[in-house]
Amino acid sequence: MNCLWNEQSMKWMTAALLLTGGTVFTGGCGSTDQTVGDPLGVSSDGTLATETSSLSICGNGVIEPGETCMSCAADVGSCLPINANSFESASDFSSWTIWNNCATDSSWYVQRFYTLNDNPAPGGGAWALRIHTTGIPAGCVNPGVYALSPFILPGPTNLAGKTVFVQNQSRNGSGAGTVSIHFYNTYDQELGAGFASWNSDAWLFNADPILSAVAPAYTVKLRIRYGMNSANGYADMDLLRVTVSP
Ligand SMILES: [Ca+2]
Repeated sequence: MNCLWNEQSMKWMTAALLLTGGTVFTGGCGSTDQTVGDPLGVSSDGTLATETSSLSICGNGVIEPGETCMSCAADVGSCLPINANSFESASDFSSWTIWNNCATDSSWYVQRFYTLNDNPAPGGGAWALRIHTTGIPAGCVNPGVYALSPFILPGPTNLAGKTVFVQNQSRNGSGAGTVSIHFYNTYDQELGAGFASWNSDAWLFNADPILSAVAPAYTVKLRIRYGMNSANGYADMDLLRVTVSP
């Protein structure tokens, strides 16, 4: 399948679905003239005249636009593990830093929580990390409860310029929050950060969007942070995994 075929097909599908009252799908090649790569054409000019397909084809031995170690190890190489945390033992959390911005009382916490009999994350063992927030007073900037990992050193891997991926599973009901990555130099100065919001769920663990961020120059270490920003909420975190492009 190529992009040209797909886009024209999408236009016919869209027209047919509109006539029949069906659902119109968006995204993929049909969202612009050509979504992945656009070496010859202008990707949103509404014409396909000069465009050629350059869709990622995983496993063809060519590193094409958009291929990463997360999407296509066959062409790009496997992501290298930096850190993994399932919060199964006390030492998995004992060095984290926690705080609450604008707490309205002292009931907030971040603690390891036994989930074995309470729909644990599949493959996540028996323990998760539970976050509980208090109320949030009006006008508070960056409200909520935060948990920041200790410094994670990538070992012999030079992080600068590499794409780092953070995978996480959470359950939060409709609680709002983020997983973030923070890059530091050798003097513990933060150089940059990336954020990904949790997926909402029906209080069942699921995978959050994979966070990817390029480590700035001089990055030698990183930290992972959870932040819950909804009032009087609960959220559980598990199966944190940090990898880097080869
Ligand atoms: Ca676990």
